[in-house]
Amino acid sequence: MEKAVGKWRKIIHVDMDAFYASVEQRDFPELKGKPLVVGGSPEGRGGVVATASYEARAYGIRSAMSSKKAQQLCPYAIFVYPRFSAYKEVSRQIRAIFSRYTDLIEPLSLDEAYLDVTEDKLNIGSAITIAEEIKKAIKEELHLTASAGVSINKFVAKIASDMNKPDGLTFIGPSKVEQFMEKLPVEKFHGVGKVTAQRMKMQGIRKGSDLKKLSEERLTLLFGKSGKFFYNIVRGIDHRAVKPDREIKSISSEDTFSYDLDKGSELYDHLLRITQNAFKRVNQYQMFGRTITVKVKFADFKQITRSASYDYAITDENEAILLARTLVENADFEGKSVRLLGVGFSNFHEPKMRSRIEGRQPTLF
Ligand code: DCP
Ligand code: MG
Repeated sequence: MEKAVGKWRKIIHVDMDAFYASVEQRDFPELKGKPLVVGGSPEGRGGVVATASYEARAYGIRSAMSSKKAQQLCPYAIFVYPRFSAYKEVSRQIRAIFSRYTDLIEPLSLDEAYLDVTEDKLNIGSAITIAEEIKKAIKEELHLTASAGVSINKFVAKIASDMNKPDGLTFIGPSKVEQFMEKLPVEKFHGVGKVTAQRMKMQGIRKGSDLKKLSEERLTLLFGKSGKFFYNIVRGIDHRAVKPDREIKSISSEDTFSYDLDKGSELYDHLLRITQNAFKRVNQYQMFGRTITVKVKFADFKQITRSASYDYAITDENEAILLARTLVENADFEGKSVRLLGVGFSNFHEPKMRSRIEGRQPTLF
């Protein structure tokens, strides 16, 4: 069990509910109570759902689904384009509310952040009370709802914030953390993608308690660097600090394969999935890079990176997919098979393209 020097840390994770959709419903009251999809048009090629109102989620509509599928699930759903400048403004406003309580704020995307309130500016002392006050301020001042998780570390606070959405507040106290981690399914663990989760299940590892039975050495052997993280986290240990004003220099995603892959269609399927994962985060942060980098680690643990830079920001997912593929195609693997693939974006640049859809009224399709 984690022990900070003499006492527990107090960490809050705040995440806005159905963020883009709630802002649209707030600003355009005729959308309130309706199944609403924010994203691309179902008629347009490549239109995807950025998010959906809770009314639309009742029909099974989810983020990253194609807009076409969303329309099939709920033919009466209303589709609107995102208004990123409005979401950025709300993001600034919620951060201003957080900063009444602490300066240790680490934003993860426009709609979520970690706060360390071990010492709070107003000497409130209780992290639960602070979370309640933050939720109240967001409701009264911004007319939006947020969910919060309160615990002794980042990992548990983040999972907790998702447990009672929307408008939830979940506290996992120090004495409950280890028990909580034991029950947690492996796919909820940070850094565990679909491939790793599948690989764990094949070994009979389904939840925290299964991971806890394995030694640190065994976990490192199976999962590399993440192995040590898993070893600690199932014991409630996560010393990662809340880092204020972290300047994001790159956004990336990577995955280790359960077996080594040669250059071929399976490798490109993984590359596609990893690029989509990275781009999902690019969209969440609304930070578009001019440089794309692929990282390839081989079976002999040697690693190469290949990158390409442009004089414009990469704002189109399909373009990113094509660029990543070209980089891999042109890289010389010297006949070696691949253990890990990663795709990252850097060299950020305000998107120009987006202004086309900024600030306009919701468009009904
Ligand atoms: N987003 C996106 N594409 C995704 C996922 C999210 O563009 N694949 C955007 C839209 C969301 C915002 O990021 O509103 C925040 O993401 P969340 O995962 O926090 O989702 P929501 O806030 O919409 O819903 P929830 O209530 O589940 O947090
Ligand atoms: Mg959210």
